Amino acid sequence: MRFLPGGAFLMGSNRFYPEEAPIRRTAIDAFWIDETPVTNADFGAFVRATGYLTLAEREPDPALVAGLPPEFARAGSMVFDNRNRVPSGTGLPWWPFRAGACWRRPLGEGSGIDDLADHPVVHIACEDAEAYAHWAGKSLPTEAEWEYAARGGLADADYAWGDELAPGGIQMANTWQGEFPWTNLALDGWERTSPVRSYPANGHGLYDMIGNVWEWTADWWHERAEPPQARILPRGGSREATGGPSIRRAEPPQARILPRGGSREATGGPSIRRAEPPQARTLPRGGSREATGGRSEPTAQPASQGAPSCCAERNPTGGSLADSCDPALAVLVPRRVIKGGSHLCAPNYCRRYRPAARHAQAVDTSTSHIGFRCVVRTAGLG
Ligand SMILES: [Ca+2]
Repeated sequence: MRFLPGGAFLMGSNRFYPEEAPIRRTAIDAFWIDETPVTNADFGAFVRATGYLTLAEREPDPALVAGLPPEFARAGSMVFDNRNRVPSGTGLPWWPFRAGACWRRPLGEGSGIDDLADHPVVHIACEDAEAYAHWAGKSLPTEAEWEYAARGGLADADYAWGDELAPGGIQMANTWQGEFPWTNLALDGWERTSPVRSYPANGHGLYDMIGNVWEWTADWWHERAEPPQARILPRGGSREATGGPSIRRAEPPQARILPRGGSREATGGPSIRRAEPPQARTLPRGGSREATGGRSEPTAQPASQGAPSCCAERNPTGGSLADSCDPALAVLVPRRVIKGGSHLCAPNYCRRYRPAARHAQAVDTSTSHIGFRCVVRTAGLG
């Protein structure tokens, strides 16, 4: 783990998706954070010690959901697969539910992790991540802690390493090069997950904060409204304020609903597993500097800028469980904030390979591109 001293930093971004704005001054206490996402080897040690069974490995209880289709009444998880271009049901064709898929079998029956010991563990639902963290004497990071860590000491930089996605053509993280979801050029060497530490550490000595796998946080999802005037606009300003194009748009839910037990304790009633791939909901619409012709400059200002101002949020912990649910769905499932993007984030589809980026993820849905890392707090949040 790495010790981060905490302090004040600029959280969020006004240059990409509306849920990241406004940029604001945030202060957090010191904490320790894992250098890498939890790997298959790490998670295997936990399972051997405890006999823990992840949500994806448990057979759903048909009694919890009336009319459960037999194809979904099996243990399994969501596996990215772009070979099928025909949607089945209401979901995206490249996110099928695959029976048998779990952390031990990341591609489903017949697959394994013999060669993936140092890859991030995937097919982890929120409760699985929390169970591991509890066993390890750790916690999931808050969104603020995670973002502070990912920024690596750079103030308001777009990426964890500066303002260029691939400076000098060098790939700095495991993302998607090519036209998502059909053409994966794998210029970074990996079509799916990659071994942790395959790319340079950020300024805090942390690996894989960006790309590879999304990471669970402790925060309940909450939308952020972008007010007419942001409190802090150190570089540019909001698009509305500057007259540029807005990327705000209505986002019809594209969730594929999979009948599934889970989240009973969290919601006070039965829920269904809901597959909402993090990159499924928002397509970039102008708004980025590349798209609008704006310039991109490296930033090397220290993130910690002395004592927080009077208006800085301190140790923010996200929204409420009830408000985290997607009201457009018939069955409400709490959602957490996930951070960092994954190997499926591509410039043409989902530019969430950035510290400020965030996405809502249903707590009972696991996928082949979501993992986690842990923190230990030295004071305060506990
Ligand atoms: Ca890749």
